[in-house]
Order: sequence, then C-alpha cells, then structure tokens
Amino acid sequence: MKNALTTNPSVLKWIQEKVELTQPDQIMWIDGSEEQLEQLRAEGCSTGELTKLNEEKLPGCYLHLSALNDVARVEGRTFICSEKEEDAGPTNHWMAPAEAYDLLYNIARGAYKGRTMYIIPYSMGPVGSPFAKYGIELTDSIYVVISMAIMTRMGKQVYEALGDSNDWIRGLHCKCDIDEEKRYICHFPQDNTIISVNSGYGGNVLLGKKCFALRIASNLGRKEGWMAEHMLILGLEDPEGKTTYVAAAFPSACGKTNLAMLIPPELYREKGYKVWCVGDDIAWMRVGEDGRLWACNPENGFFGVAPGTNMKSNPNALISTQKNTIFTNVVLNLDDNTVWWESMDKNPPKNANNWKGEKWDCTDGSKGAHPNSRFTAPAENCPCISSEFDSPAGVPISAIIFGGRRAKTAPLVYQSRDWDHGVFVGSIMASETTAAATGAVGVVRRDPMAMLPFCGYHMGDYWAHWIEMGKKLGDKAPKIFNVNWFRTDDEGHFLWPGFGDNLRVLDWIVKRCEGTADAQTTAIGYVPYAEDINIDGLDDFDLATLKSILEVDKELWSAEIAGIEEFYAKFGDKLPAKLVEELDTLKNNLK
Ligand code: OXD
Ligand code: MN
Repeated sequence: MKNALTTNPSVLKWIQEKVELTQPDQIMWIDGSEEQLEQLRAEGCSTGELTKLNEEKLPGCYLHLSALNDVARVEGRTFICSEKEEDAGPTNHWMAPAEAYDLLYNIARGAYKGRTMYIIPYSMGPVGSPFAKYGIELTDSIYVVISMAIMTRMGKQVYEALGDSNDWIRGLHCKCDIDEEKRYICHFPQDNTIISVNSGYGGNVLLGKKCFALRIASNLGRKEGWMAEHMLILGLEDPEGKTTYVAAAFPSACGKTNLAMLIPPELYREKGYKVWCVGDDIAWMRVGEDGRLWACNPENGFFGVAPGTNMKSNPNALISTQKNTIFTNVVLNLDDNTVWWESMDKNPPKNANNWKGEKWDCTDGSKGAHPNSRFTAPAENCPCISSEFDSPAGVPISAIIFGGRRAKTAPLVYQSRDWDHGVFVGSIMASETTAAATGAVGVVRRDPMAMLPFCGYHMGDYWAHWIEMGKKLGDKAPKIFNVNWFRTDDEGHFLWPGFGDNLRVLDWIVKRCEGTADAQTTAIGYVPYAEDINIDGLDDFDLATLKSILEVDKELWSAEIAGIEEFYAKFGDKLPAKLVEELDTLKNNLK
C-alpha cells in the first residue's frame, strides 16, 4: 500500500480489505507527529467539526459539538458477538458473528466515499511494557484522531513495537449518517475486532477505551490470566514518603474521578500526606514477578464528565483541562471564546451558545451544557499525576475497593474476610437511583464490580476468573474493601462529608493493609471501630454520627438477601459455587 507506515502482513491485509469495503477518497497514515495533528486540527476547524478556543486562556483547546441524537454510550445497541450466545451471558446483548458482520459490512460498504480513511496505530499501556496491547483504529473522523492522540499512546512507534505480529486489536469506525436506527457498537472477541457505526460520541468511537480496554481486554485477561477492570488507581503517600496503591471500582455518578484526584484535608496535608493519580477509569492488573497484583492504567488521558467539575469538587481535574484539551457539548462563551458548564462557577456567560450550538439564555432555566458533556484531557496535565504513570511494571496494589451509592444498608467502609468473600462483595455491588435522576427513589441497581456494561463475556465466568486470580495470588492478594460515601439521615441529608475527607477512610484501609488498625467482626465482614477513623478537624460531624454510619443493620441486610438471590438467579449454573457459599454464610451470620 502507498505510504504505508508498516510492512506487517496482517495489518496490511486487513486495511486493504477495509479500504475495498469502505471506499475512501483518500487514506492518511497517522504517525502521531505534532505536525500532522496540527494539520488535522486546522482542517477540523475549517469544516466546523472543531472550534478553536481562546489561545491565551485555553491554549491548544478545542470545542466539538456532537449530533443531537448522539451524546452518550448506547448500551442497548452494544453487542458482544461471541460464537455462542451463552458466552455473552445474561448481562450483554448478543448477536451471532456472521449476522453481525453481514449487517455491519452492509452499513460500512462505501461509507468512506468522499471521505478520508485515517489509520490510527495506538497502544493501551506504555509502548513495550508487559501490559501493553496494540490496536489499529480506522476512522473517518478527525475528532476521533485527535481524541485518540490524547487518550492513548498513538503513533508510528506502535508499528515498531508490533513488528510482524498478528496480535493486535482491529477497530473499524464509520460515522455514516449518525443514524440512531443503524447505530451499532459490536465486539468480536474471537477475532479481536470492534466495529462501530453511525456514532461520533467518544464512548462509542474512541475504540481504545471501553470497547478495547474493557470489553475485549476482559476476554483477553480471562484467556491470558490477568484482569481488565473499570477501576481508578491511586497512590496514597504518607509523611515518611511510603506510597500505598489502591484500585477502586464505582458505578457512574459515584465520584470516581474525584477520588482518583483527591486533595487531602488540611490536617493530612500539613502532616505531608499526598494522593497521586495513576488512572481514573480503567485498570489492567496482572500478577507480578513478586507474586503481588500489579496495575497499570492503559489510557493516556481523561475522558471526564464536565458538569459538576469545579475548583471545589475536583481542582486537579479542572486544572487538567486548561490546555491541549477537547471539550464536547459544553457551553461556548462568545465574548471570550472559552467554555462553561453547569456548576463550573456561579457566573454563566451572558453571551453564549449552548451545547446544541444555539444562542443560550442562562436565565431561562435550560441547561447550557449537556449533562454528559465531556473533557478529553492529557493525563500529563494533571497536577497530581503519579510519577509511576508511565512505569512499564505498573504499581503494586495493596487494596481493592468497591463502592456504591446506598442511603442505608452499606456502612461507610467494611473489609471482606478474604479474597473469595471480597469477590462476593464485588458481585453484589449496587447503587441507588437518586431523586434528581428519576421519580423512583432508592431503586437498587446491581452493577457487579461496576462492570455491568463493560464485561465482554458471561458475568458468571467473570466471577470464576476473579476467584482463579485469588488462587494465583494466595496470601499476596490485595485486601478487598467496600465503601459507601452516601449514607443519609431520615431527611435524606448526606451524613459523611465525602470528597477530600474520603482520605480519612483510605487512611484506615491502608492501616488495615499494614496490619496496624483493628476491626470489629460483623455479619458482613470487618468494620472499623469508630475511634480508628480520624475525624479531627471535621465541622458538624461527631463520633456518634460516625458510629451511626458504621452500623450494620441486620434487618436491612436480611432484606438485601432477596435482591441478591433474584440477581444471582440470572446466572444459572455459571454462578460459581463459592459465591453461593458466601451468600449462605451471610444468611447464617444474619440469623
Ligand atoms: C465513562 C463511563 O465514560 O463509565 O467512563 O461511562
Ligand atoms: Mn467509566
């Protein structure tokens, strides 16, 4: 092929087939150079796909507005196309591979006519590291190219690392007409292939992220003996300079990015505690040479939700967006060509366009930014990015934390008795809907390990894989915890201050890992003695309140059993016997 950046036969053959299928006018081999990216940004601005923002206030930043019907991940149109339906399991949509290829190729046929095919080589994980996996995404979207340049390690160095290997992930993205009725995000685990058509929204089209790094990678991890998880990774440095790493899984709207970039409360800052962010969304974890679990963030940037991000909730995230960032579906301030979103500050711009690109009156009660508007920011911008971010070996994980939003049942924090019990704790993870979101308040949604939309195979097999990983790790396995920042009083007010003060709970978790904090044994696991959680310097919070949110209410937990049984019933005989045993133990403990 002309100007090809590689001689890898499997790459060239696959691209040639896709060229014949999509029939582009032009082909551009993306090499990752700043010069080429700058040319694409300029072209994106000339067609209106991008708007260049104020170079003084937001250097290197752009605004992109998506189609109005294309603003979020589409779980209903996301398919796992494994050979056998039972391999996708009850939590995924499934399509037979032959049927899916047929359907998708019919949509993709001629889809690049009059357009350019961009060929993006990228690495998930530092290039050349034991964690790294390589992918090639074909797209007809400049927005995708420049976003992938932020979110992944992208460029021709990937071809060098790949050599002639056939071990890479194929990704085909066609914008087509952004037709909702023909929108499909399909994964073919047996072919290491992803095809996404009729969308331009990040979560559906930046194929390195959810599609590869979670759905395909969870399959690879199962086959190869490692784990791909929907988890942040952070390091907590103590005053002696010792850093303890934890990985944490939360369903959406539970503050994952905020925890990953947490600023310790003053009391802790003064003593010298620091939090370092390794990742805010995805963790790949494998057993290291020392037998411990090591984790790497396969991404290179943050694809964060903009509304709600402000100097109070997450200053590190806001600072990360001040240069070389792409904003999607936020407000454009027409006076100074900057951006704004709800709760960024109390001064919405008077002369502005909303996310639809229409003139916006900030006093009319309508939202200026879409609730799922995003920033795509380079990880290197983050003031608290970990020095180990690019480490080829990753970081050693001492604790795994699961969490959800529960007004009552789950205590502020508890520790599982052992790894298998921890797998049980992750499998029953749940979050409640809030009054703000829907009419039905307090509806419990199960989201095991926060992987419900991202596990690329049968969830029962996934739990079995977790149990297998525990066997490999033995007594070097990380300790497993569950946290709940969202306990409320009878009027629905949050009892725990949250945000930076969550460090107080992390502190107890680290002490448990070091064996320096005690705990009480309860029906659900180990719960802290209230005196062991440092609440010094907290206004309007006392020991009695702390005790109340550490309580394990046996009646509420007994009621929880029915919900767990109903959920588990979906998995039939794929439900690991270990988890049934753990459920029985819980039932007995509650008697
Ligand atoms: C995300 C998500 O965008 O989980 O990270 O939806
Ligand atoms: Mn996520």
